[in-house]
Amino acid sequence: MTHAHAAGHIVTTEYVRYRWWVDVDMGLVFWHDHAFGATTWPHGGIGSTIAEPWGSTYHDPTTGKLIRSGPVADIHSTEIVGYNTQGSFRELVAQVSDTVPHTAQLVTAGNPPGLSRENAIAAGQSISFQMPMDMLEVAFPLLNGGTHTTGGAFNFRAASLASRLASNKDASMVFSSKVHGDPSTPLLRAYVGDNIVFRLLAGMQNETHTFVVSGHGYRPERYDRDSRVTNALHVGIAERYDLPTKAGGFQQMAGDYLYYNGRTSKLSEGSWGIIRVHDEVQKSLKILPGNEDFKRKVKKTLCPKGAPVKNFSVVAIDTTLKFHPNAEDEIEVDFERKLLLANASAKIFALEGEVKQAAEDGHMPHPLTLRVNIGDCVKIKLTNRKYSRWFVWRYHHRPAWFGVS
Ligand SMILES: [Cu+2]
Repeated sequence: MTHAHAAGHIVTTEYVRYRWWVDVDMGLVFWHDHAFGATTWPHGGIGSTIAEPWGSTYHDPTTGKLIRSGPVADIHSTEIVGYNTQGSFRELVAQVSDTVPHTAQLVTAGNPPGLSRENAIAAGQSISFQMPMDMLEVAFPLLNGGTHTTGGAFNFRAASLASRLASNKDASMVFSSKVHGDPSTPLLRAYVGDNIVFRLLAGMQNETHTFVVSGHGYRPERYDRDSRVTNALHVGIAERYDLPTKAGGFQQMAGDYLYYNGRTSKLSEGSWGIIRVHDEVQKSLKILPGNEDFKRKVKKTLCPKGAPVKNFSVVAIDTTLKFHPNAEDEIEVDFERKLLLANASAKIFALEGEVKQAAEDGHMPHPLTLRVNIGDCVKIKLTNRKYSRWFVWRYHHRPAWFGVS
């Protein structure tokens, strides 16, 4: 500090001391510079405190050593942290954020039509939002709502899909760690059946987000058995949740599972990461106390014996879409903005055998809906016809594949 402060001095701009008595399990709370947030948050002026269960210790998942900070930790505990969740757990602090200028991207199509890169940068520039010198084009061209995205991150990290596509055009490989390496966002690793707790926080800044985890479910009200189980949770500014789940998800299988911001613009900017679930002991990952016999929890087959099998043959096709048969394809709204009511290069799913009805016969296609019963084993044969390369969220896959394809 610049000045000496005798005991009893009033609080100054130079220091503030807070003291808390942590008397309840409040989960995660965040704190930040409230005066100049738009400038200081994207530079790091934000943090969080987690009240862990009574008696917990916090460990590096690789070495087992005690740690004091960081978005990933093993929490060794004997207490209850949620419904059907007791004892130690793997923890990921998932701080979703928007308004991170240097990750902003250029919108190139849609409503309104994008400006040139230079004009979009100039249009977005303000004192509290310092636009980047350059921007990549969004990975998903048809983003409504503006000339550029606002930038975003997970835990101050981003694995930009736009920059991945710039280095390798193959969209089917965009989530592949073999091609691109692991994303720089926190990688959460676990063994099948480990307790996981996400500490979700929308700390900055103006927008709303969804936190999505593939293959896993969680209860928004974590102690409530009757809380609905979901894998996509909406959060706005200053909202936070503590979300327990089990590694390996509903299927209790190893693999790489995506966690990501469900908003397309944020996903393009790089707000996603991987939960890597193992079914074999790894040198670099400590076993979580209480789940030593995790191998016995690994499911070898997906469907129970004797389950009725429902087969679907699904094709992916290019088609033209017209959203309303009696409307113009474009309606001028104001200035140069246009409402688009048709898409000449649409891509849809259809059932094999219904392609004509779905796309070629002047019929209005519908979003493909498949019906199954509880207890059915679903098998889908997916064929890509005349369709640009793409990726599928796989529901189970081996860790050796590294990444999601
Ligand atoms: Cu504030």
